[in-house]
Amino acid sequence: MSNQAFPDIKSIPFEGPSSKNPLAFKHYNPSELIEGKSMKDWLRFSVVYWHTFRNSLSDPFGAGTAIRPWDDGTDSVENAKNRVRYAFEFTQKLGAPYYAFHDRDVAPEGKTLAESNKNLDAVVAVLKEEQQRTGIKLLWGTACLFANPRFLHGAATSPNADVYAYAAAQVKKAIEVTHELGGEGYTFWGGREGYSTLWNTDMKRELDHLARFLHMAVDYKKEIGFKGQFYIEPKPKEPTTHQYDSDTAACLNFLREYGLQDHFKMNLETNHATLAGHTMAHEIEVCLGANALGSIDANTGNELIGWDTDQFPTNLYLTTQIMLGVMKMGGLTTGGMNFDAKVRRESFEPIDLFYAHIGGMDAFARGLKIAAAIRKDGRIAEIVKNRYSSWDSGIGAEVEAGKASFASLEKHALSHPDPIQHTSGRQELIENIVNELI
Ligand code: XUL
Ligand code: CO
Repeated sequence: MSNQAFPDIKSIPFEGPSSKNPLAFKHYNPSELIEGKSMKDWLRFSVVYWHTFRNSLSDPFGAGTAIRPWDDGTDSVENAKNRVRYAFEFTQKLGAPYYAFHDRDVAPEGKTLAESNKNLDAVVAVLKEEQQRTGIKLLWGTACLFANPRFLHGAATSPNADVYAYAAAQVKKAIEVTHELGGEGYTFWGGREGYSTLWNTDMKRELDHLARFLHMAVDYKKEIGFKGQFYIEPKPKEPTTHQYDSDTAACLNFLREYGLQDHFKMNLETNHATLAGHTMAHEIEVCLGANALGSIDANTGNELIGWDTDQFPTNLYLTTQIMLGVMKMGGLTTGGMNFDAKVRRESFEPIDLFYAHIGGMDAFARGLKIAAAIRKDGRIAEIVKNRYSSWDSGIGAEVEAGKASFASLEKHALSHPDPIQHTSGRQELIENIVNELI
């Protein structure tokens, strides 16, 4: 094994739409300005450690297939440290400015919590060196509170208080190392914070415990001076039957109920949105209304399969809608486009990791350009504006200003002709305009 995983690749260049080079970007041109901001800054791409460097590509019916010559296949700290070098080589050659990890992806779990912490520290030292060497930054860190059997009933919602304490200790350590590595955020994905059956579940008590857990995390963040953004990542199910953070609306309600709303934003994932029966665009709109869009786990599901397939995003309608949302808020601040995606089990060669990420990055770059074209064109915005124009003056403006009552509305209704169908929704026209600009 050479000291590089990809000795033949220097870096992935931008070659433009006419290039046929599979190891070049056709659309992602980091320095190109879109509405005055570079593509790099709009997109803030991030590579996930767990899928790209730890996923063996096994599935419930078969063993892992991934060929990763730089990995000796053991769970040793040495192998974990070594793997970091190759992970940063890949990420640097790809040109992604960020990465994200779970504590247990980067370092092996020890026999005790103390040993796990020691292992983590040893690998974090290498992560720090590689961050300094390459300039690649940590988008967010997180703790894996779902893989170890101790979390089979959940972590912050476990019926067992010792497990809850263990989970808190693990999150405490994960926040510390995220802080040490200059992470811009920290994500809470409640992998098993839910239930398999309500017959054995005290839902209210579990939710109270979860809120207390998050309050303690907020307190600890302040105590150590960690300025990164906390995110909640909604997902409705899998592995549990029902996860409490099922969608953005449920998360916002939970955060408000427990007085946590100022401390968390959403990390939205497309495949989670669709599992919840929503589109990603729906989840983004709900976030935008509450100023709660933090970061994006950029992937997609397969509409014919009912679970989280975590595929690389290639659908231009999807990336366009995501970028329209991101542009509406003026860009992500601490968040990024984090490829929480894995290559298919059949795509087992190392080079497939490049093809997958290049495709996702180009799909988002195109989405960004198309979103900018839609905004510049203005026809869709005009249709939407006109659709609501009755609220800009008269009785509509009075309602919006809080100056109307049922009595004044009744007076208005009685003194005007009964309203009929007023304007068309123009859905087909809008879809035609999108297709014209895509
Ligand atoms: C699981 C998932 C996680 C989170 C981080 O569906 O998306 O990988 O992103 O724990
Ligand atoms: Co995710």
